[in-house]
Amino acid sequence: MWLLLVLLQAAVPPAQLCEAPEQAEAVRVLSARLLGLATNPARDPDPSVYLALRLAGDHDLREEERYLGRLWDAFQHRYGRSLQAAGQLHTVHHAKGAVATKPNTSAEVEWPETGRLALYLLGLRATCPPLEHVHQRSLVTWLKYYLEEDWSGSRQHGHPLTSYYQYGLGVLALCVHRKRVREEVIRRLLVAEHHGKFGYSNSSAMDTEAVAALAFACLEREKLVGTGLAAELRAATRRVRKRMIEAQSEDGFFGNVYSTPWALQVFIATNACRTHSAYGRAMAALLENLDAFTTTATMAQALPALHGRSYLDISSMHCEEEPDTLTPIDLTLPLEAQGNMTVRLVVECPEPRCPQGWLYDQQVPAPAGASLLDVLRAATAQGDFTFETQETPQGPFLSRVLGLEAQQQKRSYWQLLTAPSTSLQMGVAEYRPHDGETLILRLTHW
Ligand code: B12
Repeated sequence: MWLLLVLLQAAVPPAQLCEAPEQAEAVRVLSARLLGLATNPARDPDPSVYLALRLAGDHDLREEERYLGRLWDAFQHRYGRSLQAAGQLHTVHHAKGAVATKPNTSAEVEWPETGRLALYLLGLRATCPPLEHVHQRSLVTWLKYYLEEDWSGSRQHGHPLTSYYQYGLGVLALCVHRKRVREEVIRRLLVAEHHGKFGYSNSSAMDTEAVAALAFACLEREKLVGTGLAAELRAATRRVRKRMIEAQSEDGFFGNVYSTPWALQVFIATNACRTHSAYGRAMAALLENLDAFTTTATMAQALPALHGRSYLDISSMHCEEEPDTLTPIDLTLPLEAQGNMTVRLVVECPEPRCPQGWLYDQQVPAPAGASLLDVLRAATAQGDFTFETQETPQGPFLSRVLGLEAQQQKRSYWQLLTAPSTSLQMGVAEYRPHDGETLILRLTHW
């Protein structure tokens, strides 16, 4: 009898233990909406979307396969070309010794894309049936190379060239592919965790903490490190979880609504979803706020946790148990607001870059319900204002204002705030200001 119980428990995929209770239907609808957005060929394929579809409870297997094909095309095109250049550099590095040194000129090598490639590799690991390793081998090597670049950047500048978030994703993806990484590379993440280096600007570091903790949990689970380091990783994961619980807000979130799903994945991956009441409270808060997830990127990040899954589950997909029952929903909500509004738009650029400080301060009329992006366009039409955005998987990213460009390599960005000084939790295309609101665009360092 006892043996039968143990066997039965082992047969249940662990994910189901952490699944969102009761509101399963609302979660299913969110999955179907994401599928609806994914089937739109006008949108660039995003590995996070594929991961969310693969980690869901039910599936549209044909659409998932089609999406994988689009991802494959996009990434092979990108890495197929530059892999040769990196291959040459790689050989040079290895000839010099095992340690990758940062090339002298930016023309020599592209900026590492640790996070993007990591997500793609996580996606490739989540296919059913599993892909043959031979298809992924060169990409895994490519990712190892990016991670080394990031690591040597972190030795030089005190932080990875990309960010600790991407660095954490890189370690996680290599771990899910059961590829060993050098202890020093892992230690860099451990030290950053220990010294609270994950924050950017004055925002929450929760997303990054969670990604790092998932990487730690994976390394320990997959037994890719020695016992001493494994114990340190276990302790670090526990510390992160403890900090999350301490930081949980009154309304149940870890960080904000968008970082909460990442934090939940840590509880799921460490089998702590049943033992910590904080998990249930955060899940309930998330379920009450599902309408905050309006973009493909935010939906894709929320869904795995809502289905009780973490990115660690990718290495043990239950291919034979996948119900092919999901159908896409195309839901574009109509805008209800009517009339006009006026928003005050302020542009700030602190010294030393701008001795004059305030660069712009104008009232901008726009239709009620317009997005911040629409307000910026209206300001441009009014004259004396210019801006540029860059397309990213999260949506349009404000990159240049009044001719001043935020520089990725100098870690500057245009921060979006509402007066007096609340940082917005959404991008320009998503945020909808209200009449009389003052919006600030501030050139900041992170
Ligand atoms: C690191 C980071 C940043 C860095 C990115 C710089 C860099 N080179 O890494 C900086 C500090 C610049 C940044 C800025 C902002 N961020 Co940010 N950021 C992140 C974080 C922690 C990781 C992103 C990442 O590296 N992803 C991995 C790579 C592989 O994916 P990627 O899509 O290619 O990443 C690029 C874009 O996402 C872009 N980016 C980063 N943040 C944002 C936010 C928006 C709205 C857009 C369109 C693009 C964008 O920069 C990334 C690196 O190039 C995420 C956390 C998360 N859960 O996703 C938050 C996150 C994406 N950011 C968020 C927000 C709100 C912002 C800001 C709007 C904050 C503000 N009030 O100014 C600004 C963007 C303003 C603008 N100019 O348009 C939210 C978005 C929520 C939403 N509703 O979509 C997230 C989810 C954090 C959170 N939990 O609230 N961010």
